[in-house]
Amino acid sequence: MKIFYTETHRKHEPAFEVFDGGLRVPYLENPDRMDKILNALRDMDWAEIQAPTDFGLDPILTVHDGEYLDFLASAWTEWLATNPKDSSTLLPATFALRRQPHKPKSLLGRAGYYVMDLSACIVEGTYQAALASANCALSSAWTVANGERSAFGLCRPPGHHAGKDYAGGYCFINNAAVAANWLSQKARSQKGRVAVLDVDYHCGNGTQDIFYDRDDVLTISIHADPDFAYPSYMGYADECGAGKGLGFHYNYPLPKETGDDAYLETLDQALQKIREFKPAYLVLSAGMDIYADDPLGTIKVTTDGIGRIAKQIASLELPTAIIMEGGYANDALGKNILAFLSPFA
Ligand code: SP5
Ligand code: ZN
Repeated sequence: MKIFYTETHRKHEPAFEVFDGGLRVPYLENPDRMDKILNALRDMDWAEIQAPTDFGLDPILTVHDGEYLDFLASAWTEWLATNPKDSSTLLPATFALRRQPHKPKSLLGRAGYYVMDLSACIVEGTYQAALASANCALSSAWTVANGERSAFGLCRPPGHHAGKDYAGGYCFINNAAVAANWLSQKARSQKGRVAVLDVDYHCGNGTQDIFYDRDDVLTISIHADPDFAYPSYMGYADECGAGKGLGFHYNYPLPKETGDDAYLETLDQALQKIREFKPAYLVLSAGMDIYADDPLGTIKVTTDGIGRIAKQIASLELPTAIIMEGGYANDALGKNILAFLSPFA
């Protein structure tokens, strides 16, 4: 299996994020995650680790708002130019309420407009790392469009919380959405049908947002119920798409403590929707934070369960671009990724 990876992610290493109650904690979405995964993959004879191709800005700009990308590109230099007391991380402290139409000119005003929480910390290398991450996803999409059964984008930073014009939850560019949109254009003869299945512990709100009114890309997210879990404001079961996209988005919220068997029953329902849709390609947002010992998770899927989940998804027999999302139990990431990728290898 081709695995797309580049060292550029190391340029994005915020020193901290801010948890509930204002607690500064070490950034959970850290470079060590990639080292743990790479160490596990290097021992596998099926893993062909390689650098991504640069696809340029066009495939990103067909998914994200241009002014939002401009913000990401210049935010860091603008931040330093404000001479902040603590320049280590750009984080706003005022957030746009229900997307009011006015976009202020000030940097912190725009940061509050474009950032939805206190875990999408911007540092010097964030934009460069986010672009490289998107290229890993696009290279995976290209690989499956050119006849391979699967490919893995070892993307960092992750992407599924980033919407058309916002960052959040460690995400800046929505890698899976960029890949799915690119594949949809490739699959035009099959009406561009692409399915995105998101198994990260958190709702893929950004992916939901990007494709909500489209019928060419079916999006499905299985996640912890937003009634108690991040991102709180999206991911409920009654959100099913809008306009011609109605019936082309599904959320499967899960209760705390969900174990392997209950997870697999829900997955069955999601896979049935995908079969009915008859996509040409599958994009799989692979978050390992469903794992029982994840510091951000509350659901109790084991490594064996992760393998069973992947086996069920692989049984769709669709060309599949697997895109790395979350997963913060670093010491278990290697074995969990091996369990997840093996059925596709
Ligand atoms: C890609 C991804 O998995 N992003 C997740 C971002 C979640 N950030 C919100 C953190 C909420 C803090 N709550 C801490 C509770 C710890 N027990
Ligand atoms: Zn997550």
